[in-house]
Amino acid sequence: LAAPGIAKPLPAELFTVRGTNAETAPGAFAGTGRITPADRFFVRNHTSTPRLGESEWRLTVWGDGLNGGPVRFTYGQLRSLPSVTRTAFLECAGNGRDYYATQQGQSVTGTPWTLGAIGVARWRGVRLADVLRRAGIGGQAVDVMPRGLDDAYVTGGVSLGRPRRPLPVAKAMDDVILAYEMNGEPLPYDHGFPVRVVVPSWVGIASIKWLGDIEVSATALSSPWTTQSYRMFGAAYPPEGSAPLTRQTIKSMFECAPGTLFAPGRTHHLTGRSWSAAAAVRTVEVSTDGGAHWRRAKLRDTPHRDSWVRWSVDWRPRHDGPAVLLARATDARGNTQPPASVHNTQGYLFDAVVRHRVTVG
Ligand code: MTE
Ligand code: MO
Repeated sequence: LAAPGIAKPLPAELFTVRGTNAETAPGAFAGTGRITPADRFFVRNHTSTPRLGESEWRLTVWGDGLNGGPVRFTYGQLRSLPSVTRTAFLECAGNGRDYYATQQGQSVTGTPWTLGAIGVARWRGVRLADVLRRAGIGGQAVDVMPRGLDDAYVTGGVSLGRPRRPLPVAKAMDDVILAYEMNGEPLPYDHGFPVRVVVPSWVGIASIKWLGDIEVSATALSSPWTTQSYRMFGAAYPPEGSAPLTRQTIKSMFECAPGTLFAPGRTHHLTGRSWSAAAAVRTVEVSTDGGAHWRRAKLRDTPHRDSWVRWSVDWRPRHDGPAVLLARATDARGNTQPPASVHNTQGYLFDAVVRHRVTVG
């Protein structure tokens, strides 16, 4: 297999590229609607993008959680099952990680994402529950672990095997999709062609790309992606870390790039987006003076848990100089963005209000 790193073109105005990872560049969401086009959707690869063919592709479902032996599905068989289409955001657990360092002065390991490791897409595929039922899942099943067909991930000279991560059977049977289309087109190579998992509202690592097999187990499963990473370590957590991460958190972004120049004495239309994994965003408050005063932004979309809500606020800056823009979302369950996030060493689930620096002049 060719190992191109990332298969799609990565124009500098659309992406910030770091090795085999690329985040949507600051400002690059501004031209998009509520759905993120695949050609500007972030890519997070532990290794590199494989280019698999659909005719050779097989999905194997196996393990002692099945009543019977392994069951194989071809691409055609999967496509002939009843399909579902649903909008869901996909976000890396480390989205916003860079602000632990730049805003809170704390050291963290991992890709220094700003806020571009998220996108919202329309996913079409089959319910994982339908596939598991056809494969003969039994009442003894506890955990369900999808695994990718990409290369083994080697870190610090040690191979962790191919990316995989268990889901509790209740989540697997609930709203998880095995997707073969993104925004009405076959999945692009970088996003998991021919078939990927989409686990709505959960950390991106759960949404295994280039799906090859699914272990269904009668006992609890783990993987390095639930033990060594994707849990919280640090002073606020027990020595073995928190429980494995499941749901994403709440965040807001401005659509203008940091450093954008605004003319004084004129009215500017500031736009942004907020999202929360727990419930639909209910209100967004914006401050244009570093947090001294806040006012409600106008929501431009019907709030929905699986998507972001776009919002706007008018701003008429008076004086030349640096300005700090802040946006704070609150969701229907009352979750809101705190002034600071609780530190964890791998910088996951940043949720604090981001200080967005621009210039008036
Ligand atoms: N699946 C496989 N097989 N290999 C990977 O490296 N990365 C995960 C997840 N699925 C990964 C994977 C991570 S950490 C994230 S955030 C999402 O895919 C990113 O999905 P995207 O590249 O389509 O945006
Ligand atoms: Mo991720």
